[in-house]
Amino acid sequence: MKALILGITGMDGSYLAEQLLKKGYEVHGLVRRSATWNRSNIDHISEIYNNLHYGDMTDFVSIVSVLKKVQPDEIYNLAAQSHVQVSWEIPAYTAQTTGFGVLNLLEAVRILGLKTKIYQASTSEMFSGDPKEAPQNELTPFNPQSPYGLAKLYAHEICGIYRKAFGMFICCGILFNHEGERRGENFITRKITKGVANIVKGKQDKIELGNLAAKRDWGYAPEFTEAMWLMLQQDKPDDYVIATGETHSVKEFAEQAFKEVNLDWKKYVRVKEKYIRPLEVNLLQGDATKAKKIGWEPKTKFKELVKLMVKHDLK
Ligand code: NAP
Ligand code: G4F
Repeated sequence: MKALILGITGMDGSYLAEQLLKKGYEVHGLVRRSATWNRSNIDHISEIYNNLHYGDMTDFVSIVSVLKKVQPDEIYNLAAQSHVQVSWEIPAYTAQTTGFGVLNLLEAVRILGLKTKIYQASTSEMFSGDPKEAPQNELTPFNPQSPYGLAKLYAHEICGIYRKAFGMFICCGILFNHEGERRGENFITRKITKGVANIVKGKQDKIELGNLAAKRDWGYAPEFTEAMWLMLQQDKPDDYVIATGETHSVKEFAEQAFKEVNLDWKKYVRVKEKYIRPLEVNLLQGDATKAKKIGWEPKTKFKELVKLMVKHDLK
């Protein structure tokens, strides 16, 4: 089996590459040309050195060219401008990459006549986050609160349309927040765990954060990337919520992370206006009952997740 991972240099892409290699796949990846090295998450995976191809989701020609060369059995589209707050600063680029880029991919597969199965990285940011709607499942109405959420909703809907219209095998995973040792350092969990470690090491004296009241359903990324693969192994393509079912506030995350090193979070956390978003998704808590039916279940819960991330950053 041959898989192509778009977004292989990101957190999920790197975990998924390792898992697919273990399953015996030939793994290929799309990488962006960058003046500085953007492959730190995959540098250790020597099996893919010769299978990395330059391209960009906004560049249709590059997508067609890579697909024609690789002819993958499965495509995992994890490529996106994935930061919600940044999407307020570059909304048009986010729409082009995270939204319209997916149309480029679907059209390329369709025009080339490939029978490839496609996984699309949809998100819980497509929901409003209204506490009255929690826990959110596949039937909860979408109502995004950011340029990122809206771009992802376009991608999600166009995948559904192509699946229905052209019979393409496309699965969308509506993944709730998932974190890990390779999480980007400007997402809240890693910002906190890295900050805690830096405080212990004397490299930083405080952590500046935005909305401490927002609640998220945080799981462990390698378990979530397993769910992506599982979806593509089913007889019929479908969409699935992937989540732990638990919700915790940003404040609770900070509190727990400082507890790991016996410090009081209140002494080190400051609220800074610039990190507060124009709109917020207040509460996410996913109901992954449907995914359970295909054999997926979360294992790592909140406290364990915080612990493993703090431990990693303390090294
Ligand atoms: P990430 O670490 O930010 O990785 C994003 C990947 O996309 C990187 O490899 C990045 O390449 C690539 N990329 C960005 N713009 C691109 C473009 N124009 N063309 C080609 N590649 C591009 O994200 P992640 O946390 O692993 O998440 C993976 C996917 O799942 C994303 O689509 C994200 O939106 C979605 N998602 C994530 C979560 C979560 O909690 N992590 C939840 C739901 C959905 P560079 O390294 O060159 O920047
Ligand atoms: O870690 P975050 O930036 O993740 P967010 O916005 O929930 O998005 C992540 O999860 C989505 C799935 O639900 C993905 F689709 C998306 O790609 C990404 O991976 O922020 C989490 C919460 C937010 O409510 C934010 O307002 O933390 C709050 N927050 C408070 N202070 C902060 C900060 N977030 C960041 N990044 N930085 C802060 O200083």
